[in-house]
Amino acid sequence: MADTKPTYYITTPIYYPSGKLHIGNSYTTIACDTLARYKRAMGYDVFFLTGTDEHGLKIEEKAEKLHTDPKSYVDGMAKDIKALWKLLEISNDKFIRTTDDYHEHAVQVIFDRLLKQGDIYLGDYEGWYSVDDEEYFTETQLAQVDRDENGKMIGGTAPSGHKVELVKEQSYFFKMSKYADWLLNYYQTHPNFIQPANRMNEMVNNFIKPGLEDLAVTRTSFTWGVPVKTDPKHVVYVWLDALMNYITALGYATDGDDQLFKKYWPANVQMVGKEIVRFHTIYWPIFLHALGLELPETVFGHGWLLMSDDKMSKSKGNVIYPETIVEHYGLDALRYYLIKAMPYGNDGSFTPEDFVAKVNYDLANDLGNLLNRTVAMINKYEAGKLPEFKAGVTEFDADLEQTAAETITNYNDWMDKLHLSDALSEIWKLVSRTNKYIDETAPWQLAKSDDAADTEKLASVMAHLAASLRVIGSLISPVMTHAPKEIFTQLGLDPESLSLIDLKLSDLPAGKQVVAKGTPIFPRLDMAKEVDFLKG
Ligand code: ME8
Repeated sequence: MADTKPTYYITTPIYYPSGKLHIGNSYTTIACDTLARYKRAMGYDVFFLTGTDEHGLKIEEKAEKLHTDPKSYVDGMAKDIKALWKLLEISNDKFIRTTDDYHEHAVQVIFDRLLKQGDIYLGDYEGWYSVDDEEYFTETQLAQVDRDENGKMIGGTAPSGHKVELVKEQSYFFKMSKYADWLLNYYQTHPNFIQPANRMNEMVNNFIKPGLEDLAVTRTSFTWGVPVKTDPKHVVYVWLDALMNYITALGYATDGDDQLFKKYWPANVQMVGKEIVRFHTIYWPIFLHALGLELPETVFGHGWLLMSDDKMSKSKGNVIYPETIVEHYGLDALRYYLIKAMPYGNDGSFTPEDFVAKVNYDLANDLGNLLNRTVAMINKYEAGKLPEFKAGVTEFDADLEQTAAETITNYNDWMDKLHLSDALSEIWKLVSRTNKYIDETAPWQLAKSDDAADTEKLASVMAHLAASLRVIGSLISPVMTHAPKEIFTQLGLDPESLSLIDLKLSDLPAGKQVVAKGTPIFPRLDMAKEVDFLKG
């Protein structure tokens, strides 16, 4: 039978290997991984791409500082980044490096095509450039302008806080201005293209309405980049080079096999941090349109993960590395925390107190104890065997059944709308409801009775608890990669049977043997000790 699964293509930004990646970059990658795992579990044919953005002045300068050549430097960094994604169990289907031969070749082909069709022309550039952001700025876009005593501009600061320098050189330009009206119209006719929607207004008001300027797309003052085929003293601007990764990774313009491109393009979700929404919703769609290609369905710009209130940065010394968290608290704690801490479209913050509290309350108490109590009671009251699930036996069953059904529906809805944190909150409503159900049904009382009706009720309560944990374990599986397997195994269920398709509370296989003694899936943490440790 032909493969008729619907496809789903999701991408992370490709990160600069200019320093060790921190939990900010890990957030985007884990968020995309969550969506990729969710869609796979819903029966989609998923392609999940991540990678590294290895050219440009920033990398050249970094390598120079370390007295090495850029290629050796990025080779080492790319290896570390791949190792990090392995540690975080990122399920990407491909890792692209912009120094890969096929990508460099494709960038040359694409540049040449745009040049030949008249979208790129040669001119002179004079303006302000931030190396850290690899971004050009007009005077009015800067956060601060520095002037000499005669009022002449001599420098300035970009909104990111990085200094800009004057660039004056011959450059090829891309005719952005030609496409401004087309882009505005595209936004209007495709309201889901930029999410959250308020970021669209920001693009329109701050960048497009004031007049979209042609973009300098080559540099001549350094060499670490893809040379223009017809004029090799120019290297392609790092952002034009980098954005193309999303299509070259699928084989577009590579002279190789482009089956993946035909199958997966256009992307469904391209996730980026808010500071690079501009590149992905102005330049990227215009490049694609000029190439006659379709645009991604959605570019999603998430907020920043702040350290308390501050943007995480190495110079501020407030960086937390994912390796530390995984080593001390396990991968699930990191993945859960990051997805939970970042509200839809807004900034989120990492605080040691909040991290320890979430691990203790949400994971160890609410979820971990629920599993422990359930396994212990099934051993005690049902000889360790999962009873058959029957709906509506006790007076409390209907409410739990309804909450489970609502949780599943709402969770799917939140996931499809990219509200990952809300999807987790939805699951925890069921966790709380199930804990409350234990108090309401008081199984220890039912166990004292010799009445056959009470014995039946007790079996039903145990079945409902196990069924609810099966649903919870399934729903958290895109986010957490260990706990769901533990939950299934402790309940005697096959972890391989875990699926999100048509998930129902009532689908509990009866007669399975739970483990004789459960083990806590999340150990409780000592708040004072761990906060001290995390504050380093
Ligand atoms: O911009 N909170 O790469 P980059 C949340 N190479 N997300 C964060 C974060 C934080 N504190 N810090 C970083 C580049 N990120 C270009 C991209 S794509 C064609 C080229 C995440 O290494 C977030 O996704 O500076 C942000 O957009 C990205 O890392 C920036 O990574």
